[in-house]
Amino acid sequence: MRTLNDSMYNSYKCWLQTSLPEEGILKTINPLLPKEGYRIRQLNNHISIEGGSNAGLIYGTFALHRRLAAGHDIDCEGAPRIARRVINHWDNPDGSIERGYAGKSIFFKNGELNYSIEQVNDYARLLASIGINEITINNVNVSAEGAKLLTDMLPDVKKIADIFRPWNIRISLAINFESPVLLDGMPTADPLDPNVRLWWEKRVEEIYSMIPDFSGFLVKADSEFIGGPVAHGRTEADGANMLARILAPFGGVVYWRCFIYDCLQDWRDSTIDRPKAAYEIFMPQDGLFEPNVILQIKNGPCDFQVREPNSPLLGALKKTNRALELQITQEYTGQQIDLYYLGTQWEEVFSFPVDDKLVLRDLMGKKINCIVGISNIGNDENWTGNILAQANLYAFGRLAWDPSLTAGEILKEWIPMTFGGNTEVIEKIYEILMRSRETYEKYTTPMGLGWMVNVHSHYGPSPEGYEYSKWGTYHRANYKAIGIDRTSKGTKFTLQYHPSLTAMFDDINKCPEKLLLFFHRLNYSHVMKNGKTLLQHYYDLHFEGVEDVEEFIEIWKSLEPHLPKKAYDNVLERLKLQLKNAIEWRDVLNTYFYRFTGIPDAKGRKIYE
Ligand code: GCW
Repeated sequence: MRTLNDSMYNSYKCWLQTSLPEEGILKTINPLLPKEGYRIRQLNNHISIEGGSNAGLIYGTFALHRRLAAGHDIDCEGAPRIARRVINHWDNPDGSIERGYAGKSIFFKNGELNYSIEQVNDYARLLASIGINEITINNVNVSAEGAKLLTDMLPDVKKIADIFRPWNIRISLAINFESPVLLDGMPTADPLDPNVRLWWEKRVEEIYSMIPDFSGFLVKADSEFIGGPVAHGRTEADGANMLARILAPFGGVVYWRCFIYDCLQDWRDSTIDRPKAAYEIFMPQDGLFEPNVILQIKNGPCDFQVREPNSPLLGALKKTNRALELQITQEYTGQQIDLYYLGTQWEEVFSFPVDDKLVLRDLMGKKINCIVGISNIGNDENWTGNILAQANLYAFGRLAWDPSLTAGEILKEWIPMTFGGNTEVIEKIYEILMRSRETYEKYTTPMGLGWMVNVHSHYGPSPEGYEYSKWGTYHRANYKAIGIDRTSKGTKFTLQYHPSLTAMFDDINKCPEKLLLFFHRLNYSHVMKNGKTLLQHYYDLHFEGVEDVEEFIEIWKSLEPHLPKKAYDNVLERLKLQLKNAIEWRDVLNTYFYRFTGIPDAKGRKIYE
């Protein structure tokens, strides 16, 4: 990662720019190792790095750096557990980034690929340092302008691919399924129309003539007002397979996103339940997809909320390749203003049960051999806006390499690599980052409720912002109760899980309390395991969340003498904004429930009328 310590960054940069042996380090290819694997040994007068290929040498070199910084033994071996470790950018041709919080795109400007080779190369090295081996450079919401990446902008895509290649990173493109219509005025984009197939064949041939290791297409279809095969009376499998068959001879794949739901729902209609949608659409098509189709599934069944159960589809599909999609950019999780280390959340995602024996981690690298993260970088000086948000990109890469790492282990690598070896600095940053997710959850929407954010921006509180809207994201709070009954007696969402999980989530006494309001509709008087009413628990968490942020600020201030000024100011400025945000959430939500219930806080703290 780029660090704030310039001298460290520069030596790091020089060290890694060459694949020739540096003084004292001997690099050799050992074909007996896995292709992307490495082995490091400290010998008498030098360090030996063996790699299964050049890629293995790159990863070995970074591993050595990491181990030195974290104070680990140098002797080690490594190989990735997951084959495809992918970053998706939601960058638009005009240079904006959908849900980006760290400046503008490093790839696009004014409708074209317009970039600094040095910056893109820096970025490629940064991604290689955490083991990423694939990148999609454009937004899944592909405008008519973005569709031109397949045609007018293709020569520039090739140039970008050339920059990434030496770092063992392949390129893929997000495409608009309607491209034949958008780009060439064809009468239809029906996947079963022979002319449409011919059109795509031409595109694919052209791409591979320029980018022989092109990875494939990423497709958001039939989703959020974007066209797809269903609009032509076909199935998702028809659409994905048409493209997959064309890509297969070249070794390409199709990433087909499963983020499909009714985004024109009538809030009055409580028979539709948004989290059920992906499973209902894709399970009946399990086994119908070509082997080079990868269904890309968000971790939760809703949409990257602060806490959701895992999507049942991840465990349920049996005959179809799939990818786990995580969001590194902090859309619903504080927008790189509020502190939010995602490592702890992802550790829970991996630990979430699939059935009565296995957790998701057990499927990774086996049934699920692809992981995708939505990028959190932009052209900001420190890449991520908030320097501490770098930890999220780092954690994503490390977990993609080895899903058995814990969130804490990862931080113990990242903090010293970024801020040096001062123990006080390491311990205090570790503490605030490890607590950060739970703190954010406390002052926003704990217990799995989610949403209640300002419409569109998704930052700050608006308890009814999405309540009467078309997006299908309701909590249905009234004077007595809140939440949706998603049990087998309610919307039946829980039936999409393995029976052991259905039983757990259905039973109010067995359902994890942190997910209680995701699965159940409860009276405010419901008694929690700690003996408090649901309402009092809610009030308490909101007060605590603000107190946590105040404490974070004090902890951060105590580190001033030990941190580079830029880093110190960068985070302090954001912590102050976070405090404002936390207070707003606390007061708006406490008042919201107080107005419904008329029940004051048991501890007499201020709740506004
Ligand atoms: O979370 C929602 C975001 C959209 C995004 C969409 C998706 C790229 O609000 O901005 O669009 O998910 O994942 O497709």
